[in-house]
Amino acid sequence: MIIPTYNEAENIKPIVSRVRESVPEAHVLIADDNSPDGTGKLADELAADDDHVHVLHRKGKEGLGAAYLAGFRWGVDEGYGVLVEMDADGSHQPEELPRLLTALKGADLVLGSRWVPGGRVVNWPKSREFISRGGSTYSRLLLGVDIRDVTGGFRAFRRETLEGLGLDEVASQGYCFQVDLARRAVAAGYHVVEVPITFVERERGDSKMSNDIIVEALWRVTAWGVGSRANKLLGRKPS
Ligand SMILES: Nc1nc2c(ncn2[C@@H]2O[C@H](COP(=O)(O)OP(=O)(O)OP(=O)(O)O)[C@@H](O)[C@H]2O)c(=O)[nH]1
Ligand SMILES: [Mg+2]
Repeated sequence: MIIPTYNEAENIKPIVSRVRESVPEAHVLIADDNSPDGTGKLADELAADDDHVHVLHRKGKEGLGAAYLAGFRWGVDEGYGVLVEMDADGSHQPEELPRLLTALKGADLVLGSRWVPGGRVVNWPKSREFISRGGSTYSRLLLGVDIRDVTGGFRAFRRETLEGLGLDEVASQGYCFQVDLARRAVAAGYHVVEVPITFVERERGDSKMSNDIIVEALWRVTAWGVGSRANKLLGRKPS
């Protein structure tokens, strides 16, 4: 379980203990970008008490994508067979993790999904739902991927799937990182399954969502969609 953190001091201990309770055999890696609020120190305290908790201290805030890439590299090097993404803020429920892992038995990548039947969001303002649903629909249509929740961040990968995605070329930083990995998985022919989840708005700490993150997602998704259509028209292989 890779949990990226930036200023999650109020959330890190409760979320790690919920993960440990829900799937006791899982190891947790906290990938902290030198949070000014001391999240990294709290993570070290957790790791000191529990041999299933590990910490990756990164030098500064570099975005969600970079933190996950570093976490994936660590996990692959350590030899884990399954790598899971999860937010620290309580939006993803560790109690739903066993369902994702069960689904992974018949899939290469499992996406926790808010927008399939049975999935839902709790305490989200309509504006946030509009951005999220709109982002997924825009990405689905433009990229031609048949995924309802393409921006979600509660996901389980088989190690082999991650190794086949060309992670060295991923430059996405914000939440379009999730779109990038999903489109790569579909393009590589992996079996991607969506499992309904209940997503709960964070109760503590501040969101890192920003206009920059939305703008990055818009321009990258648009560039991928236009690029792949141009390649098709010109009869070129996708890059
Ligand atoms: N290491 C690291 N973690 C980050 C960074 N940005 C966000 N995160 C973490 O990524 C997860 C998702 O970030 P959030 O701020 O919850 O983003 P969000 O879910 O789109 O926004 P909210 O719904 O408002 O919470 C959280 O665990 C954050 O602490 C970053 O630059 N570096
Ligand atoms: Mg969040």
